[in-house]
Amino acid sequence: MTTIRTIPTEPIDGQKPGTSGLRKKTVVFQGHHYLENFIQSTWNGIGGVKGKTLVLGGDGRHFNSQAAQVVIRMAAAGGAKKIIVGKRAQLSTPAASHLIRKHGADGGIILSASHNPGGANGDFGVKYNISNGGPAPESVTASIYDATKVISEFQILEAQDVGLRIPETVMLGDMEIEIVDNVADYAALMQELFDFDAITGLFKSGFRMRFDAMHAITGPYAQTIFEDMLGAPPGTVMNALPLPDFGEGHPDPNPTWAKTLWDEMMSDTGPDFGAASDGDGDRNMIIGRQAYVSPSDSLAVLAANATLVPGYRDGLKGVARSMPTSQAVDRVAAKLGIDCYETPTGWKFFGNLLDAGRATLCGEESFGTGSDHVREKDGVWAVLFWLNILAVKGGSVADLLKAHWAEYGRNYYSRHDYEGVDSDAASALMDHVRGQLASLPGSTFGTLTVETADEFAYDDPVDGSRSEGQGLRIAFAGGGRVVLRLSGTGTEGATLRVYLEKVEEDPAKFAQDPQEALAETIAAAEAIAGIKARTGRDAPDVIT
Ligand code: VG1
Ligand code: CO
Repeated sequence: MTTIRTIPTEPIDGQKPGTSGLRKKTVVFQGHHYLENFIQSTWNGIGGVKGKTLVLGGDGRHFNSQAAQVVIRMAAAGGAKKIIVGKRAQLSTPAASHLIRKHGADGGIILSASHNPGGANGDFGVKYNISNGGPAPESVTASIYDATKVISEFQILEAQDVGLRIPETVMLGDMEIEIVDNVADYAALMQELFDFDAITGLFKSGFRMRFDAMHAITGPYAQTIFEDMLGAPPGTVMNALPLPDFGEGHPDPNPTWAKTLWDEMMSDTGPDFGAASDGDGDRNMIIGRQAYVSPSDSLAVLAANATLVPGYRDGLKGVARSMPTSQAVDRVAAKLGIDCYETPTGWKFFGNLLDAGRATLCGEESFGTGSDHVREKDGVWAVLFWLNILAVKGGSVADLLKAHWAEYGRNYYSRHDYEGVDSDAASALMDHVRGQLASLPGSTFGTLTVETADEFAYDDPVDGSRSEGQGLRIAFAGGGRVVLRLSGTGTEGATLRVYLEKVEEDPAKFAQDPQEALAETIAAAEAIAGIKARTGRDAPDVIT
């Protein structure tokens, strides 16, 4: 016997979803009925779950298992027909996206705070994805948020926890629960897209790779695909075991948080290829031996070489990048004669373009690349894409980059993050820059001349929706830029992101260190925004 309990509750402040779902301190989600409140608001915001099929998984962080049991009981109480759950309630974000699409599910819940640290003192998050497999668009997150403001009760089934350790189908009340292998369907999709024989050959030839799973969700995916299926030697995947606190690390694949991998790759005896992924498996960092690939360049290289990969043999319909991402891919698109879209930050803005067949590849400067194979960015996919290109072309990552820049020019790029800044000070800084936008064109900073300055707003070409306030951008003559944005994924104070870009056409200067190449651009950002004085910081916390 199962009983549905209806429990009175009250609206809780601060359930406004950010760039990527709702992200809070774990203790906040564990607070009295907080999670229940948000899940019920999600059901209410999407018109209920009666008769619907949902997918559920998470990145394995602290509170993942308990939260999954709550979602399952609340889906059953809401009358859902079926819930497809990854074993142990774990799924990478791209694997969850694939399962939603494969099963024609109505949507899914992904329990993750992505690259934010986990553990009892870390962060937790809940993302709702829609039936195309992608993150809910702003219209949906807005109605979920509206629902949080008027909620008065939630419904939950009174039942024991469901065992989620064995793939099987069980019933909870009238709801079917299908527990599925975490990796199998995803690995099969990768096999359809990439030339596994060519990549196996690459590893057989002695090519050495290091993949840092950062004790997060990609460990099992990477071990199955790279080691078991493609024959990379055991040990290729490091930090492969998912841990609730990610081994006390930040599961953020960048030079700061994946420092061990970084140091190994920067040695002249390091492996041929290094890669890392984040908490929920949607991000990727690519490094060759002594050759870091900026995520913006990675997108451009994948676009330029896509037809070498079976899944993209017929060419790209178009490409899309988030506004702060460098314009390196724009140059490739121009040469290929395909459209290049510029969207606000966050993967949800790519969904319509992918659904409409206007873009095949998408990317963000924040270590995100993906394609129309799912509706999320995809870390392991990006690594396979690089391996496939290297297997076909031969040569090193450094060679490939050099040849790319020689053909297209180099877009020097860096992002400077100031974390945990006082929220008022951060807003004041943005207002200060906003106030100058109209008068900036024509001003000079060293040899840089401002051409245009505006606040980015996006009109979705597919559904006509408009998204405003998506970052302040200052463009210089010759293609360089300074972009300023406040993060929508942080959980402490404000995070200021300063995005810096400079175009270099002279091959003699391609080897310059990006921070040196961007010195004048960095100085211009400081002159315009007064970052040091306003944040009280001498230097950024993280440079990527
Ligand atoms: C950051 C990145 C953004 C990315 C988002 C979610 O957002 O800048 O590009 O889409 O994280 O990534 P923000 O608002 O903090 O700049 V993840 O890996 O959380 O799904
Ligand atoms: Co992520």
